[in-house]
Amino acid sequence: MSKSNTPSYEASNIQALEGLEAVRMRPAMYIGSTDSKGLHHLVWEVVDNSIDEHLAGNCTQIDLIIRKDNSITVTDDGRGIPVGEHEKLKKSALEVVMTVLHAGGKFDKDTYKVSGGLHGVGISCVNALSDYLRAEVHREGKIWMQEYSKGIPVEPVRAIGESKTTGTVITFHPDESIFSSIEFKYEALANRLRELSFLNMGLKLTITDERHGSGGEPKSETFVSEGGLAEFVAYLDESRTPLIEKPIFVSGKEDHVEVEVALQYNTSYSENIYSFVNNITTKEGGTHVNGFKMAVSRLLKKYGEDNNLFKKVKPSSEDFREGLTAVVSVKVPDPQFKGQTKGELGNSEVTGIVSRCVGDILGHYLEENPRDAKKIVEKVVLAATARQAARKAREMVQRKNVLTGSGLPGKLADCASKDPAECEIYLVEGDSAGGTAKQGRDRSFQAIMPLRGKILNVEKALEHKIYENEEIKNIFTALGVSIEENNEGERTLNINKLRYHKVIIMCDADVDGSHIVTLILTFFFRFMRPLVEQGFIYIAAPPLYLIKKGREFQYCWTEDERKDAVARFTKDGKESSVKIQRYKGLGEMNAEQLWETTMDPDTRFLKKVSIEDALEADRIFSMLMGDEVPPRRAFIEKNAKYANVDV
Ligand code: 0RA
Repeated sequence: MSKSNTPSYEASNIQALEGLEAVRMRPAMYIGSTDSKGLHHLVWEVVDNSIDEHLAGNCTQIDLIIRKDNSITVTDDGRGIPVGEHEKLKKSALEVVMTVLHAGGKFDKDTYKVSGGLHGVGISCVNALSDYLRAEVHREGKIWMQEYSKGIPVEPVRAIGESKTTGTVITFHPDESIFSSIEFKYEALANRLRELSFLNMGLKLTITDERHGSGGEPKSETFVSEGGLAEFVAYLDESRTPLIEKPIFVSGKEDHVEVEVALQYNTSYSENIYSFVNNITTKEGGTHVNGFKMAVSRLLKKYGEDNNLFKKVKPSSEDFREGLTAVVSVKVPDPQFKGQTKGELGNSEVTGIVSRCVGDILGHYLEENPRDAKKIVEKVVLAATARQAARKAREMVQRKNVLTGSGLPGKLADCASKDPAECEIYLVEGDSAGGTAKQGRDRSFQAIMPLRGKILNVEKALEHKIYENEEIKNIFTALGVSIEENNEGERTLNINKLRYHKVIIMCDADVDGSHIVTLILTFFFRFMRPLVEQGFIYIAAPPLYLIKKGREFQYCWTEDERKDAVARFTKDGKESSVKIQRYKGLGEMNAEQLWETTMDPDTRFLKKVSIEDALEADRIFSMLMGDEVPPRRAFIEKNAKYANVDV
């Protein structure tokens, strides 16, 4: 090898520095964003590397610790990052992996590479975006260690002790000058670890939060699943009533593509398919989900026809999936991700592979379990019948709207602007708060629609009943969206004529109010999911307190703010003159107060509703609304101590 092909230590350093500088200059290009989502991405980048070790058969446990200062430690018992000298760069492979952009791929890791989405950008990105990182490797009988600041090594890799085990320990502290907040969310981290435990049968994952805990012990949970995807489906359906005793499990392999599927039918009317490629969620589905759906339709259709069960109905492909909960997980060597958020699998060969695997096993299952087969197909027939009734009800509603001119609900106080991008609609709990909001709003771009009482319990109601419900019809017509059905009987939400780009739910800041928010969100989640996915749904945050002293006053949204305000107002010692007003309902504010605290775009707090964790949202919805009482009670009891309980 000629000398010029061998960069000197200094040259490789410059290369690494330039790479890491690029990451620090444009972090969003590497980790998606610098908000909370991007922050959490750092953790997944490290954990994904440990998961790769598990997929390669070398790792059985991964431990995650959130430190008091929001540092994160991820420990695994994998092979450990190699520490030997990198041939070309003439320094420890550990340093190369930690400091050279995309160096991970240079070592043949012999596992599924995750080439799409934001995963797999490399642990060096985490390093670049941390003001402190410490890598510890147990390998070849020793403990090796190197520390970094903003991606730059503080000193060369060195051995700091002996070790009989192998593995990697990464501790990093995110750079506060890069992220809008470095506060890690326990639930977000725990939920993903739980998911990973289902997706990787037998792998043990633990999470420990040193910031919180009780009795001197930090908060901690362990996730390990012996049942894998079947257990995952059972977990998702915890609060629903299953149709058959156990989930149906499918596993197979073809052309280096591994397929695992678990499915269960329940007595509800909703379809929930969660899909993964190489352990990463594909929120928009893709070829693997298409293959799965094809197989389900094909097999159930054949079974129904062979047994003469479709006498009066012609089920659509959606009817075959009513009440279906499934997890579709594939491992693909070279996945191609498509779509706006890269959440859709594109590899066309996967469709046929999944369809054949699922078809084979589901076909046998139906033949061998005729009682289960009959239960499922009877449910399909019911779905098809209900869909016909729902279509009639919808058509009635739509015809009526044409007859009444504008078609807009009488209760809607519309805004002047007709440009959806600048228009907002407030869905307000109760007629009286609705009245106040009407007086307080800026009519030019804010519309108000009061919702009376509790809207229909959408989890329990039959679909055609939902379209007959006055409040729900009003929401459809006010928003300008409609459900359309194609010749295959597939329904989509048409949002081309959406009239407002902000749909804001405004309820009292008490327990009843938060139940109504959940109820309305359930409705959006089930029937207008694209509006949630595309970020059109918001929740208004009315203040909890008004603190007054003489002519001075301050609104407070949290307990901490209240304490601060009271402290500030009582500095001169005249405590008695400070008045604390607890706002329980919107009705306690006048129009001006409601405007300045909750509706004025310059001062209000709006929470954008995301389906970041559609999975968890769905579970909570059905838990609070469904008819299985025990999980609901458990949920309420578990959350009671955190809830804002009114006394
Ligand atoms: C490069 C090559 C090998 C393993 C790893 C990196 C590795 C990275 C991380 C990050 C966290 N935990 C990790 N564990 C391993 C292959 C090692 C070999 O062939 O022995």
